Amino acid sequence: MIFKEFSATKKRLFRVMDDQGKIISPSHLPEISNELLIKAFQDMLFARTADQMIVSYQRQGRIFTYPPNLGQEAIHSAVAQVIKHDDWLVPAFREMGAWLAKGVTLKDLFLYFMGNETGGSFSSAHNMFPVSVPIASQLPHAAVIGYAIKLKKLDQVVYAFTGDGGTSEGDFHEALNFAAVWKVPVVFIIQNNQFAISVPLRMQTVSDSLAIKAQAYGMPGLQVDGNDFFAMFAAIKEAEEHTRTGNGPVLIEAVTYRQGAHTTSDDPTKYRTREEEEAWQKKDPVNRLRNYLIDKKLWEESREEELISQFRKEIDRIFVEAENHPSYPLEDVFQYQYAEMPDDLKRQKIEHERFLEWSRSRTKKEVAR
Ligand SMILES: Cc1ncc(C[n+]2csc(CCOP(=O)(O)OP(=O)(O)O)c2C)c(N)n1
Repeated sequence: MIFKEFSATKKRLFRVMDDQGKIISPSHLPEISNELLIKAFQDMLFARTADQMIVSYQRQGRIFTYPPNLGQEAIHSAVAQVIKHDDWLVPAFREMGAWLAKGVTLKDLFLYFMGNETGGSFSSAHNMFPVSVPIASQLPHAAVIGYAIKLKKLDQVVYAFTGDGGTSEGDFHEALNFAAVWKVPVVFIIQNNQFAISVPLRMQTVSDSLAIKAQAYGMPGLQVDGNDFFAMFAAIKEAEEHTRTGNGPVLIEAVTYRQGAHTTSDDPTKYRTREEEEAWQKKDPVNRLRNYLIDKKLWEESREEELISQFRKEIDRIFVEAENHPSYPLEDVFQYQYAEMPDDLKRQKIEHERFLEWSRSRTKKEVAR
């Protein structure tokens, strides 16, 4: 009964372990087998390794803009361990661990961030929406999928993601309102990573929390330490049970920190301090769970190096595969919007062809140098 005990109206943050990974609330420690716990940790390690490699591929000019996940992995892994095959995932764009759990292949993920249309459909993922770049626009869809599930009497739950910035969009409020009015099975998850690009949370809202907004719509709201795997897992599990059994939607605010840049095009040193970053690094979700596992003799740090080097080889192999995937024809970008291409689109197409020519000649010059 975490949602009652820690209801957002009580202004209490739900935590199970401290910043070092020591259990501070044994009565809230969720039931989870050692096997699943180790898997959850390995999922976090894998996602972190892939994430860091993608940032470095971007720096090498081998992939386009990418939004790093560093520091937010416990949230994704908690959802990954609970979400079922038939459940729906409605992503924002910064929850890679949840995408992988839903069956997105790394190759498709790489293709997506390479701007290759083949990747964007995530065809191997069952019941997952595409990535949503227009902030919060995915949330009304999540509510309506919930409506369809209820109408068809299906045994499914929708997990819908947004960031703290997304909570300032009308779509967020419309989605929560009607999900509650219709009493549909949606778990709304806000990843409060403290910033929307350079805009800090204090400029986003003066509410006591983001979770408390649930109160206005008549659904349970919970503020959770999003860097505490156990707290996240317990919260997602209870939310899932609540909503799957016909009690309507819930809102979880996962308090975390984006340790990396907003995207690879951003420079966070312009708007936040080194001290703040260091304070949050001490609450790192991977370190906390690792400390716990080592303390319980469920993990040895010596195993990690070998495992990560295996991950790296595998990730790199798939990345090269994606690099060698045939590119889509240029026309595809322009082709499908209208039956007949209007003049402004024709002009854009010519412009783009010129750009490609320019960038090809530039690459040739660089190679020649
Ligand atoms: C409707 C809309 N407005 C503005 C943008 C530009 N934009 C891209 S990401 C972003 C910030 C999103 O912040 P948040 O929801 O907190 O998610 P985070 O990036 O922190 O994960 C903005 C404003 C956009 N993509 N869509």
